[in-house]
Amino acid sequence: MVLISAQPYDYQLPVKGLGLLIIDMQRDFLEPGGFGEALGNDISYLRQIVPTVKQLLQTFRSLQLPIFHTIEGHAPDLSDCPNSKRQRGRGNLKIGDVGAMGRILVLGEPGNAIIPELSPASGEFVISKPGKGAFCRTNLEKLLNEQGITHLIITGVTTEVCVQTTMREANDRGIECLLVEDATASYFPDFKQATLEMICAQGAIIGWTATAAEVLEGLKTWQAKLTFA
Ligand code: C5J
Repeated sequence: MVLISAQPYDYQLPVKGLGLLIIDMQRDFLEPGGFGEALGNDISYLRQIVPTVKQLLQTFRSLQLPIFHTIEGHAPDLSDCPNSKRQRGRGNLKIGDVGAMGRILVLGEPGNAIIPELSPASGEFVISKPGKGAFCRTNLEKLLNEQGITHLIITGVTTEVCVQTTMREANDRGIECLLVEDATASYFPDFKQATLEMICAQGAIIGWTATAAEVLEGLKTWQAKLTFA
């Protein structure tokens, strides 16, 4: 049995069925002129996690484990964007308006792409989603089932919005989820901290949290065990 030292107690790695989920590491959230900044947020908090997410991505690639990237975005005609979502925020740029990186939060626009440092490689799954939760109106559940995924290591932005919503959706589907503390970020550090605490409260009611170093250490042991099994 291989364990990751985690909160609120150790997380057990499965022999098979482990995947990495990277949520919405898009230019629209991390770079100037995107959706995040249009809503009045300080985007600098989000960039800080890029090297850590990249390290996890490279590790999962080297272990040849399935990797899932999500992108929050809408069809160019905005037919999948509820008016309620479009009207929120009261910033000067709304979803679908033309910003510095193309149309805000519209699929295929330069700003909607995943940041170059974390660009998906061939064979990795990219799921575009119109909502905050990655299971809402997407084929993610089907993909996870097809890949035999029972355990997800979760990273990405923003902690209390798309990341937490998705982790709750995955948990309700019976997936054992671990959120990597230093590979997730919010525009609001207090919200991030509160989210980490509420996820693992009540004996891991939504799942586990651990640092990237703890996850990487667990994966090293996991790989060694499999190699010598
Ligand atoms: C937001 C997200 N914050 N990816 N999206 O609108 O969390």
